[in-house]
Amino acid sequence: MSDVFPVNGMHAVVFAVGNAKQSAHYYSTAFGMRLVAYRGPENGSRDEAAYVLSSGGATFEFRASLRPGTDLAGHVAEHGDGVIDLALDVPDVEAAYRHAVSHGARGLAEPHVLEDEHGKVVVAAIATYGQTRHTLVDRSNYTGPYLPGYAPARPLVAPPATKSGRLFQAVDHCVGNVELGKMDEWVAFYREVMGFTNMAEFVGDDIATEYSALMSKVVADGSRKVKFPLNEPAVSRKKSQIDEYLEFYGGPGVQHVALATNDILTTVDHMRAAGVEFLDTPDSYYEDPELRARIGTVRAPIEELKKRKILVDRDEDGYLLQIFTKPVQDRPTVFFELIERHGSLGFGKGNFKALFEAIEREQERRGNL
Ligand code: TYF
Ligand code: FE
Repeated sequence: MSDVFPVNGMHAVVFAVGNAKQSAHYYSTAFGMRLVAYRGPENGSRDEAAYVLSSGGATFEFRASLRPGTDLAGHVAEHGDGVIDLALDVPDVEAAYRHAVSHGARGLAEPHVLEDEHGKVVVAAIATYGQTRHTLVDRSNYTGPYLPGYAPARPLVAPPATKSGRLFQAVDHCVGNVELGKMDEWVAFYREVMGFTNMAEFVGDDIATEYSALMSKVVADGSRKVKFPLNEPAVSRKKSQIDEYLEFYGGPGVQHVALATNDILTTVDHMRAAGVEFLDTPDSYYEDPELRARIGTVRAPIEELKKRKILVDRDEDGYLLQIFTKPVQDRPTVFFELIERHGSLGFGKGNFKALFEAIEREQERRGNL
């Protein structure tokens, strides 16, 4: 079967923030990322500053308005710091854009060429849930650090003292929160507009009413290089964590970005030492005989995982280690996941109960349960 919407991978996760200079600092020191490119008034960007950071194949861009009254300033005023763009690297922007708009996508930017002394980049953009977009990028004829208009920049701090000199190497998946009853519409959007397919993992009605207060399905591109779980709130006894997000973000948007690491123990230690807060996992999780039997032997002693509150899940393909940060801004909106995969292609289904209970404890502390 031919892929109607080929994707090479994530191009970048783009954040709108109030203070990009300080975000660049936080993601350098706490997430071990390298500043690689910059755009601002010094190089002709009069209205905004943007910092581009990378860690292996993962790229984050932080954009801040330099003045009131811009779309970017409006976005931050409305939503707080958040993700505005899950930009995709595609081999053929024109074909991808045409396929998307002819199958119902709202076009935000027609395919056009950006150019500087490092070459040419083709870009276009389509709208997805809330005020989020997918920019489609072909930078196969470009040698600059990011995109035309961005100047190369030097790392702000020394790389983390790990074997690889980084804390993570790729974006594993990006999760969207949508309104009650809209999850299947957005699953259909990714299927029809972008040729994505459903992955097996989902949270259905049964789990939702029992404890999760959310429903979730996962879509991925044909080659499974990008994976987008989609959550909607479920009607349950308690206020859904998805409702809390929708209230404080002011609508649908990106809930979490999962970062793939080869050494989650070291990554967690680094991030904790730099002040990043992670969700707590009760000791009883590690003492549960059912869990111990199911997960079998993993590459680190359970005691080491327990010390760090790292979760374990195993399925028919292998296992994964994962942990979740608390929200990384004042609003209870965007957070991160660290994930170390050993064969498993899942998202930690076996951890949903423990995870959602931990999230609910945080909601309670915030007075939002
Ligand atoms: O991406 C996932 O599906 C997992 C689990 O609100 C998850 O990380 C799902 C929903 C949620 C938090 C985590
Ligand atoms: Fe996740």
